[in-house]
Amino acid sequence: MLTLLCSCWKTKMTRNETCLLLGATGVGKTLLLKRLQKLSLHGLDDLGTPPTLPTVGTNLTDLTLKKKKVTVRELGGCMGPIWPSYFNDCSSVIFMVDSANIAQVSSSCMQLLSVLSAEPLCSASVLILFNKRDMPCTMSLIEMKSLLRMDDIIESATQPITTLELSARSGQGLQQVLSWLESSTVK
Ligand SMILES: Nc1nc2c(ncn2[C@@H]2O[C@H](COP(=O)(O)OP(=O)(O)OP(=O)(O)O)[C@@H](O)[C@H]2O)c(=O)[nH]1
Ligand SMILES: [Mg+2]
Repeated sequence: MLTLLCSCWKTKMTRNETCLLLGATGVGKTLLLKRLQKLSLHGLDDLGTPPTLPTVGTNLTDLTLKKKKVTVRELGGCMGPIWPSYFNDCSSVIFMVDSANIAQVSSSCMQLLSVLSAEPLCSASVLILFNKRDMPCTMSLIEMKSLLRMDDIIESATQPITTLELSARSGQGLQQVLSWLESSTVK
């Protein structure tokens, strides 16, 4: 009986996961969270773009998925220097890149490398999102991946890494982000 209770408790504890949402200022993290919350609550999302403000500090959003609950913690881009203080106690990481902002690519690449090399995140599941695919001036996925040296990064990382194209504005890729959160493994 006690074993059964312990195992139920353990299952319950592991069902509430925390995912960190990281990326430079203005890449679209807050908009993504707002769209994911609507989509997970109502099954579909209207195509309106809710307004966002730059996140100073952190922004917590609970998502109820089919099999589990996930708390997504966005860390504002302006908080970059103190991101590492949030690296413990999370099971997965979403890292967003603005694929319409070529000037930001190299700094995003440096940030991504430091996230992947952080010891507390060595076994976290990682999703890299190339956002703003709706904009006319975006780089192609091949160009983005080659600028970021994505193949080398994936080969040398200790984490399982998934990449996805997204438009938090048009809704492209939102359902796949939810599916990834549903299936990403607990550390
Ligand atoms: N065209 C387009 N605009 C987007 C998309 N995603 C976000 N934006 C816009 O980009 C701007 C910044 O979005 P935020 O979600 O506030 O960015 P953030 O990453 O949370 O920024 P910080 O909180 O400062 O780190 C807003 O005007 C959004 O509407 C997208 O996929 N396409
Ligand atoms: Mg924000």
